Amino acid sequence: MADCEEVFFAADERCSRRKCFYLLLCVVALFLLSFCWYGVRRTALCSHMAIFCSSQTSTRSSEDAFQLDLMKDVSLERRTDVLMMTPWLAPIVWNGSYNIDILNAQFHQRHVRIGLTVFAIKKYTVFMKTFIETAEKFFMVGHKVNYYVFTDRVKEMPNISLADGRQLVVLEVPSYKRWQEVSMRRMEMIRDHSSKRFINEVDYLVCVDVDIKFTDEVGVEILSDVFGTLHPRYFRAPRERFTYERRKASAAYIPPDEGDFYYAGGYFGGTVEEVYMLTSFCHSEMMTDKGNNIEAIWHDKSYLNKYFLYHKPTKVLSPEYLWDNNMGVPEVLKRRRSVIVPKNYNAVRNR
Ligand code: 4GW
Ligand code: MN
Repeated sequence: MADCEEVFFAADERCSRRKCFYLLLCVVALFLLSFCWYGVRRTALCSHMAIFCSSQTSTRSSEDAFQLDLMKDVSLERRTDVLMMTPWLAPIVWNGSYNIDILNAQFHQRHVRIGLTVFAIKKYTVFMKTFIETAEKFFMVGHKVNYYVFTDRVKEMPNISLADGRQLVVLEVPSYKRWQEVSMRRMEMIRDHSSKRFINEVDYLVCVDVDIKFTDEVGVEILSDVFGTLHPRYFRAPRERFTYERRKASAAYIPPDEGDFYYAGGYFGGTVEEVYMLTSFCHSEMMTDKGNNIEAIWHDKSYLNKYFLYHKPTKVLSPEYLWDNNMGVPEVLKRRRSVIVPKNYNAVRNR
């Protein structure tokens, strides 16, 4: 009996040792398998991210090298001195943030047509010559451009020869007595002409003040569904200093704890459909206020800022696009693409 027990225990011990061996074998096999899988994954990842892996791998395939060359061609300066992206992930267009050759190729492929709207009412016709002459030099060169000039003084329009693919359309409109109204009614007129005319003739609209001159390239990098421009005076200011409308009675009211940027009144745009919606909003809010005998503190600018608060622009232009030389030239401003023309107030205002 004792012998029998011994034989039984010996067999049992052999059996459990074999079990241990197989278990160990399984563990080793699993380890080897996962190691191989990691290797395959890493190689695949590296070939997609050639730029990041190149510094760690001594041998590079020709495909990787090609990707690197491409990256070098489109490489941009890394700017850390300015905000390049809004919190809703819209680009803020600064010099060095885009490659114009790539963008031009994209927009040419789409045969994009651009309308530049400008108002020259009463004495502001004096700004027209410089405006058009400098736009011919710098604004959307090589693309199809229609200048839409709204004026009450058709006869005072300068006769300037334009480059191929560009034309000047003079739109006769009434002038308003109050200068505030002259400025504000632009929204209504852009709205009306957008649905009647612009929608059939252009893809994008750029709506600017006439008292500016172009001093450097402005190209398709500015185009997007709907865009605004940072006001040169406030682009580094904290929110408390933004001169939004602060009276609750006005439709342009913005609460003190809201507001992203302070946008300039004289430089916005987008697709014709989006500009229609923007100008339509601004005009109807102005009319609501008019009915309540109130007018926003900075007129059309206040309503535009209200619009952009709740309809975030898809691109924001840096103050390179609308600079005021009275502010000097800060280090962050690598280019001044259009600047405000100093006004002789006695000559152009109050009549
Ligand atoms: C005060 O007497 C005036 S007149 C203020 C604006 C006036 C005005 C403006 C005008 O008589 N005729 C005119 O065509 N405008 C248009 O509105 C013009 O396109 C101008 O660029 C835009 C906004 O006026 P602004 O450039 O004088 O406004 P700020 O000083 O805010 O840029
Ligand atoms: Mn202006």
